[in-house]
Amino acid sequence: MWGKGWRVNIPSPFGLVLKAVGRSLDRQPHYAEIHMKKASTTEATAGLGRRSFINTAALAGIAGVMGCTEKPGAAPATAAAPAAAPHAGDSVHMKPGELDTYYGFWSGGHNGDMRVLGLPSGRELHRIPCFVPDALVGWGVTNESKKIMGTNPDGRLKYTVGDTHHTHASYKDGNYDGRYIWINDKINSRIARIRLDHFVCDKITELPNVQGFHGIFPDKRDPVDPAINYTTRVFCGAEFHIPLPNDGHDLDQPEKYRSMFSCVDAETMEVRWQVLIDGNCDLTATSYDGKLAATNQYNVEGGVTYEDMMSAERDACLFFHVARIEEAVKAGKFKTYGNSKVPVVDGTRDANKDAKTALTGYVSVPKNPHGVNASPDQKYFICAGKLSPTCTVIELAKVLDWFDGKQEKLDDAIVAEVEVGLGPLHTAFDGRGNAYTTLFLDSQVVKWNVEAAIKFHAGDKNAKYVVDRIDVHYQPGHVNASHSETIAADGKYLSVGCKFSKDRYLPVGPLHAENEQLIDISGDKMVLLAEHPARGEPHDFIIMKREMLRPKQVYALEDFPNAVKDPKESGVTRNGKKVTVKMTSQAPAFSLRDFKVKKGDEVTIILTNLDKIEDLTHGFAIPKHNVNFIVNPLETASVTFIADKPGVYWCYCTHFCHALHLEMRTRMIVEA
Ligand code: K7E
Ligand code: CUA
Ligand code: CA
Repeated sequence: MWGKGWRVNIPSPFGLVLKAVGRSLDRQPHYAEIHMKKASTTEATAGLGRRSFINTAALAGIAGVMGCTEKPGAAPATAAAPAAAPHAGDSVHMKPGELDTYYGFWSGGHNGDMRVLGLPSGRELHRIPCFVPDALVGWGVTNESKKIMGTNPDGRLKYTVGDTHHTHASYKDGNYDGRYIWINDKINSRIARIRLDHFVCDKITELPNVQGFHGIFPDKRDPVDPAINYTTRVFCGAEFHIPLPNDGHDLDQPEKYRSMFSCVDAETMEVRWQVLIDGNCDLTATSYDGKLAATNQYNVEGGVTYEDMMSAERDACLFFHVARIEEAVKAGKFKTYGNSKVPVVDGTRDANKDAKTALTGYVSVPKNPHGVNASPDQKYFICAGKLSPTCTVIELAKVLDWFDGKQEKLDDAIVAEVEVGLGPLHTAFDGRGNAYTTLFLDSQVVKWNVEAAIKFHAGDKNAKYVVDRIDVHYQPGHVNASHSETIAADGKYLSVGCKFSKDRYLPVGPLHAENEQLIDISGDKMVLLAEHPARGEPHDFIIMKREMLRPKQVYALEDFPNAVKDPKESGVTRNGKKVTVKMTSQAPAFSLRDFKVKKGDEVTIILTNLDKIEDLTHGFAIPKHNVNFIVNPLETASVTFIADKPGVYWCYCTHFCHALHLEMRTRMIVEA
């Protein structure tokens, strides 16, 4: 039991905190309860006959393996009625050629990209590069991708590292609309947008005035205009506080450091406004009515060491009144910092004491919370306690009452604060009133009923809010369920991102794979269905029904202003030392069989793939010039480089396209 042992061995800060947990909190005995439950499960299993054991095992995840020899989608022939109940997991193992029913969008962590999975199979279908160069597609190599990523005046990429954490998609009427998905880069405080028609990143914005941009969430409708029932803003929370502006002053005066909450326009991707705050921003959530955004704060202390950051008993969930902030910006009640022109309004505690005019409100939550998640019934935000074994349920109607002056104490919006287990990090929902919270230290997911927790908190000690627990392997962080973040939460699949895989896979040296597990949540009990290794370091993800998306598999020539629309346009044109080479590709040939440039030329190659059938991608690599990229059907891409070495260079197609793929080449002749 590595998972459990780890908890015992773990040094401070967790060890310290664990001794302190549970004080003055609503408690439901869970330790004794879990251990008793485990013992009785073992006994029960030991006493079963073979047939019923198989049924039990099927429920515990062996069903999929059996399904490989039987017809997938059908219950194993040996299964009796109870095991044959239609579990979502019956189809985890896809027949060859069978398509998944859900898309999963996964943050790639410090790979800096986004992973696209098919679910329930867990097969990785694609990686969408955003913040870091990608060798397969030539992201960071082509001029088009470099422009999106951002370059220095010398044309080189501004950044080549990234750290993606959170990913969320655009909304309409409270559900996904399949337009966009956003992802953050914590290292350089950038937000990337991915177009879901082509599954490519089309814009990246670097946030001014902040460091450690972590939480991200799109709004779900406009707070004022009822006609705008779709996403127009994306909120971004910055974790680290810094001197403002961060230009070398106040270096050693942490009490002057501040953090900000930013609003980015969903269409233009420009930063609309920022809010100066006390404390930091961890994760972010938005309400379904568009009126409220919030961020959890683990560092209200404004500490610069972890000891400082956990000194207070309670931190906060910080609410933003979106409409009032935008009124304040309109009324000119803002400042700007440094070179940034973005209006910054004051959301600090001191400036927002009067609820009726407040832009922000700080709800207190137990120390060092982590995730904050909006329930699909649109009523609550749930804060996971991390260092506290609790989840805090905040009723949004009451937060609005406080802003309207109808409720005296903001903390009265807390309708439950219940113990769920050790190390709660993130919460997902099934659309049936249940929440699923990862317990990092317990290596479990706990299923609990939100309304029952509210009753328990109100004094009904008979209200059993913990419904089920399941062991996961190991130390889970993010969790999400199919459509969990929408009003269409369907309660089918729950995925868990486990931070440690330990002994689950063949050893491959010191760096372990992470472990992603899939759980069936369609029944009363959670059932572990499958797992797969993931290259580090996945964080957040969302799971979307496949019908939400209609990706295009062939571009249109018009998508690219520089397209070479006809092979006849191919050729070399010179403007001083600048040379442009226009070319097309049609399997198995490039339109130019060779092209000549001179040593020292700045060469731009524009390549349009005129093959217009699906799945016919070509590559273009130039030896010794650090060039390789692909062009998908009817895509145009360009590269610019200095031809600094005389000689012959065979440019060749790197992407298998045709029986004569190896023959698909052209000669770049660089004259001395
Ligand atoms: Cu990994 Cu969402 Cu950055 Cu929690 S955060 S685990
Ligand atoms: Cu074109 Cu391979
Ligand atoms: Ca703290």
